[in-house]
Amino acid sequence: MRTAYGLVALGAAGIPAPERLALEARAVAIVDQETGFTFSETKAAATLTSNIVYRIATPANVPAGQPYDIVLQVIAPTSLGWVGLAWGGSMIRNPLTVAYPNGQKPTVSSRWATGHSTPQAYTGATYTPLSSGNKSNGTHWQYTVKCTGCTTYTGSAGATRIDPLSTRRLGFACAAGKVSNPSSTTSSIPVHDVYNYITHDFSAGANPNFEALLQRNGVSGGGAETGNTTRL
Ligand code: HEM
Ligand SMILES: *[C@@H]1O[C@H](CO)[C@@H](O)[C@H](O)[C@H]1NC(C)=O
Ligand SMILES: *[C@@H]1O[C@H](CO)[C@@H](O)[C@H](O)[C@H]1NC(C)=O
Ligand SMILES: CC(=O)N[C@H]1CO[C@H](CO)[C@@H](O)[C@@H]1O
Repeated sequence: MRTAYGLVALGAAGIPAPERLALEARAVAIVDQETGFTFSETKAAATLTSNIVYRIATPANVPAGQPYDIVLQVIAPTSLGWVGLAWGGSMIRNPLTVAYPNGQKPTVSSRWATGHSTPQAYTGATYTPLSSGNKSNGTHWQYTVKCTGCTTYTGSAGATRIDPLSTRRLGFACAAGKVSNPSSTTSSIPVHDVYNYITHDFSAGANPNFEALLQRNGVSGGGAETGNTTRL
């Protein structure tokens, strides 16, 4: 099921007004049948003919100022050797989620860059794979993880918290080149061929039953970190 939020003005013939398309975020809420999560989805152009799909699910009703977990689902074309998401909207001093295909189950690696050079392992964010939603076939590879620490960190702008109701610029990067050791979370990775930015509306991915959905997917809840969300 797709629900297009009313951010893109439709003309009488149902054709989006082009001047608005370029300027406004197009939040799309997707219900993933496999995991049951509602995700806010943004597509990032990896090449002229292929996209990386970034999907983020948040708990609904996160108490003001509290840290919270998210579920990240990424679908990448098989032409890509790694894809990354920069939660602070640039490469340097914010959590970087880097992933690469590794047989049936992609490897997700937590990184942090202090400069425009290979990012190092970052222990401030932890990733827990869900029991479904990670796979690969002839055209795409896909992973689905819970992240603790992706939306709260201390970076170049000091203590930072992504408001779960906000729309934010995130950075992304990808490369066709394969990583040297795909089963290792600390593998070295080749530099990106492409980097750019997406505008992501977190509010379109709110889940009132976040904890219950995590449990359905084999992951125990995040305790206080998910705030007062619905519990089983
Ligand atoms: C493999 C090691 C990496 C190297 C050597 C590297 C190097 C660089 C360099 C030199 C630039 C500046 C390019 C320019 O100014 O024209 C840059 C920019 C950028 N990189 Fe990386 N990078 C690496 C990994 C990553 C990863 C894992 C991400 C994760 C998303 C990332 C995201 C970005 C973004 C968003 C930019 C845009 C400018 C900025 O935000 O600073 N990079 N990178
Ligand atoms: C969670 O809900 C309880 C009961 O309504 C409330 O007392 C508590 O302050 C809430 N916690 C947060 C972090 O908002
Ligand atoms: C391959 O996987 C992607 C991502 O999971 C999915 O969207 C696509 O439909 C799959 N293709 C086939 C032929 O199963
Ligand atoms: C380790 C792990 O999480 N594996 C799961 C990945 O997702 C597939 C289905 O997409 C499950 O069958 C695996 O158990």
